[in-house]
Amino acid sequence: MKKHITSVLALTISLSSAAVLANKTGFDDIDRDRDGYVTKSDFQQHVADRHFMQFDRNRDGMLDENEFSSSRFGSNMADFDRDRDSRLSKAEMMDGMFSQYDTDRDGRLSKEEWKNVERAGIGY
Ligand SMILES: [Ca+2]
Ligand SMILES: [Ca+2]
Ligand SMILES: [Ca+2]
Repeated sequence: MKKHITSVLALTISLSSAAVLANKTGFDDIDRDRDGYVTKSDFQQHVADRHFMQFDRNRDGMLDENEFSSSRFGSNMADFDRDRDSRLSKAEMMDGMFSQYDTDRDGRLSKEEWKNVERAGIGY
């Protein structure tokens, strides 16, 4: 049991240092005014737009079920699809992604919250 705890701890530490390294090229690049937070518009510009274009393979400006399932979010499309038209607009994807990571719901991502973006492999 003790051994198990130790290995979990080691994993946590290695994940954190990977995130710290990634932050050097992620968080600080996006947080241009250096106030320690990534705002929603920064997130949209640097993360969401890029991923949306990547996933929208037929370039119709919407993500359908197939396109969404090939994305790395691993969430239910229904969680993001607010108007229930079975397609995701850029705004729906953006809001869905952002609120997943904005765990304290203050409308911006702290460095701590950003670590989860990095861990998901969708950072800058
Ligand atoms: Ca599409
Ligand atoms: Ca929709
Ligand atoms: Ca926050």
